[in-house]
Amino acid sequence: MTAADIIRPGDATWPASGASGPFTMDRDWLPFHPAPRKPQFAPPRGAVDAHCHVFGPGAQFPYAPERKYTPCDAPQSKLWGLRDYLGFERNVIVQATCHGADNRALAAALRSADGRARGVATVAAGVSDRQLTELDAAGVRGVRFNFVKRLVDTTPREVLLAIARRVARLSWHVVIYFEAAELPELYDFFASLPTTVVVDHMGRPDVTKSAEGPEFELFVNLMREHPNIWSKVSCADRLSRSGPPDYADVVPFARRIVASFPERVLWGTDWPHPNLKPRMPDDGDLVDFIPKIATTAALQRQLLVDNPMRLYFRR
Ligand code: 0GY
Repeated sequence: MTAADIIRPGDATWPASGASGPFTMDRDWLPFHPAPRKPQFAPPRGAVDAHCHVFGPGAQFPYAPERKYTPCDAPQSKLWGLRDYLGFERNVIVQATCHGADNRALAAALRSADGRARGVATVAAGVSDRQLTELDAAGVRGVRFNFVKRLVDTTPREVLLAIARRVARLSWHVVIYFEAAELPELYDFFASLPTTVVVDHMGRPDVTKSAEGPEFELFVNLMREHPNIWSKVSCADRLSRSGPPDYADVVPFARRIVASFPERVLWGTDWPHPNLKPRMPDDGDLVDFIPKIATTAALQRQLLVDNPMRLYFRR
């Protein structure tokens, strides 16, 4: 991909235009922000957006038959444009459930990123060693296990454990996505995983409860007891009830995790924000959230540069 192929916010073709090919985006789908503002916070040099997705385009990379939603196309050309516009240098692209275990859109994006992107794939039990090696060559460094019931059908834990053991040999890690209410049930399983484990969005706490209360304490305990468990302090927009631009109710949760485990936290935009209702965030607001939760330049550097570089870009 050349600079001319990158589509930035402000370009005429930046706003979303629906799904392509044989696909029509869901009637109630909210496309990504049509004109995000420039953030005031300037990320440090080398900053990594460590949680984002590509969708399609459907005409080239079909959405999976088993998907629970049909999004608007959100192709790599726009992701690179957002990266540059917000002041980031690298991306970690996480396979979204609308593509199931078909990682072609992800792998194509990684291959055309000039080494500036790594990926987290979704694989089925029957994945071959050769497919894993190809994904590794494309830049995949982990697999995602999704436990959010509205997004996926359940996969038995022994199947997931077998996948985790196989990808451990490639030095990959496991990304887990679940909601806080499910943690008591899943705690021991997560603790048994043989790899580094990265939790999406702080395990989706209910932020109407206290950041010092028993529900979030259980999550903090999981990280405290298991030094292989990391957390993304992302998705303020998804978790917040008080809303933009400050997402004030999420601050105590994210700040606590960053302060307690500064060497095991990651941050990402979550662009193009799948299934978010009732409104799309302005990505500029999300970047300006960072200094509220990582309150010193040293913490910001760990969160945005040192930690993601160590986990994703060592090779
Ligand atoms: C996210 C959120 C969501 C969706 C997916 O893979 C996906 O489809 O991750 C969600 O709907 O909560 O964090 O990316």
